[in-house]
Parts: sequence; C-alpha cells; structure tokens
Amino acid sequence: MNTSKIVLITGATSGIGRACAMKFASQPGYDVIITGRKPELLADLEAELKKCGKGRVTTLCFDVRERGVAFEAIASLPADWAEIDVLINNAGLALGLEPEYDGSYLDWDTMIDTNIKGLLTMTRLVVPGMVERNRGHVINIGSVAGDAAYAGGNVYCATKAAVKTLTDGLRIDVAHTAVRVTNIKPGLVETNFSNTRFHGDNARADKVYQGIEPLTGDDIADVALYAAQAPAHVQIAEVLVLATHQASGSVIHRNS
Ligand code: NDP
Ligand code: 8X3
Repeated sequence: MNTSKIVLITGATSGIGRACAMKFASQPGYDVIITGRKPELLADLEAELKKCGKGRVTTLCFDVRERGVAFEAIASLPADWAEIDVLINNAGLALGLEPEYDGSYLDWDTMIDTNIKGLLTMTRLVVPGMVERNRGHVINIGSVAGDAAYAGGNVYCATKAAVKTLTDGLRIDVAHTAVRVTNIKPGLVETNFSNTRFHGDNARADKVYQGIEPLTGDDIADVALYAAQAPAHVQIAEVLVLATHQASGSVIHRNS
C-alpha cells in the first residue's frame, strides 16, 4: 500500500511553484502532481523530477482561470492520484505598476481571475475530498503585498489581501476537521514575477532585485515543506517571509 502524501502544485512551471515541486519531490513520502499551462515546461520538469525525485510524479495541464477545464483535469485523476493531501495554490501574477486611476482593465481582470478566482476554483475542487477524508493541507501563496498597499500595487495588493481573507475564511470553515490551512506571504523573491509584471521588460525587472539579496523560490519552498511536515496538531496559519533589508512591501534598504 502506498502511504505517500499526494501534493498538487499550481503554477509549477516557474519560480516558487517549480521550487516547491523540486523540494517535495526530493523528500521521501511525497508524490507530486505538477500543474501549469505550458505542456513543454511541464514535460521537462516531470522528466527532471523522475530523474532525481523520490516518489511518483504526474502532470495536469490547465489554466486555473478555466473552471471547466480545471474541473475535468481534477476529475481525470486515476484513483491512486485522486486523494490529494496537500494543495499548494501558487499560480498567480502581478501585471503593471500603474496608479490605480490609470491601470489596464485587462491586467486587472487577469490578476483577479488568476489570483482570486483561480485559487478559489482549486480550493472548491480539492477541499471537499479533504473534508470527507478528514485530512489534508491547503497552502496558499499570498504575499507581503496583501498586508498593505504600495505605490502602483493597488489591484495586485488587493488580490493578495483577498488571498489572506480567503485563507482565514477556509481555516474557519474546516476547523471541525483535521484539515490545515496556511498562508505563506513572501516578500521579494527573484523569479519570473517581475518579468511578467513589466510585460517582458527584463531590464526593468532586473532593477527590482538590485542592491539587495532577494529570496529564492527555494527559500519559500522550505517554508511550505516545514508547514506540511509540522506535527499533525500544529497548524502553521500564516508566515511572512522577507528578504533581509526588506522591512515591508515598500521599505527596502538597497546597498546602491
Ligand atoms: P513566476 O512568474 O516565476 O511563476 C508564476 C507561475 O504561475 C508560473 O508557473 C505561471 O505559469 C503560473 N500561472 C500564472 N497564471 C496562471 C494561470 N492562469 N493558470 C495556471 N498557471 C498560471 O512567479 P512566482 O513564482 O514569483 O509567483 C508564484 C506565486 O508567488 C504568485 O502567486 C505570486 O503572486 C506569489 N508571490 C511572488 C513573489 C515574488 O516576489 N516573486 C512574492 C510574493 C508572492 P505561466 O508561465 O504559464 O504564466
Ligand atoms: C510579490 C512581492 O512586494 O513585489 O508579491 O508585491 S511584491
């Protein structure tokens, strides 16, 4: 009988999600479902995890904004993959840094549809099974951006504030079960995040991480693993992880 825990990670094709996939797969006792919307990157990561990981690996290709496709993807899991123990709601993005009165409607919709509605869809699809089995763990990737707005952060910050509220709400709603719910709130993590935010302006993205040693995806994956491996009676509810020399979303001391 397979006693490994099944971990499903959204947005596993890059950054924090990829690091979580590598981290959990490198530990004994975890089978990993990597999900994303880029089939080639999923296939590359699957091959890598199969080479150096300890447990089983499988992939699901879907966009978290497409509710019907997400439903079909989860419903397609064979019985020996269907009982998800750990859901890492990581897929998300920031788009733009314009003042709120000058932002792009399209960017707003994409952030809200991904960071809030996508996370909710995955929660709605996976958590009923956890409640029924009376076991499971939801790890949402929030952000320091959800604690307070910063200049130009407006809608992105609001989506991450929503992640905090939805995480807290879920924790209340499953409190009668052994399901645990965690919000990890990273500060500056050097990933593809800023390249996406600035619509491919990589020089501008690089500046975000200048003069400070940023966090890495692996640093955040360490926290996710810690939360998942905590004893069953310990619920890591919320963790704010900042780079040293970062004090908040808007206070960053740079050495140049
Ligand atoms: P990356 O851009 O490196 O990774 C984001 C991942 O999310 C990619 O795999 C991306 O896939 C996926 N994704 C985006 N939209 C969708 C979608 N609609 N459906 C499925 N997958 C999607 O950035 P990070 O790793 O930094 O970001 C991961 C999470 O961490 C996000 O929620 C972000 O808000 C949060 N975060 C990041 C911080 C940072 O400083 N980097 C700090 C705090 C929080 P694709 O390539 O297909 O777009
Ligand atoms: C990502 C961190 O401060 O760039 O959520 O918004 S920040």
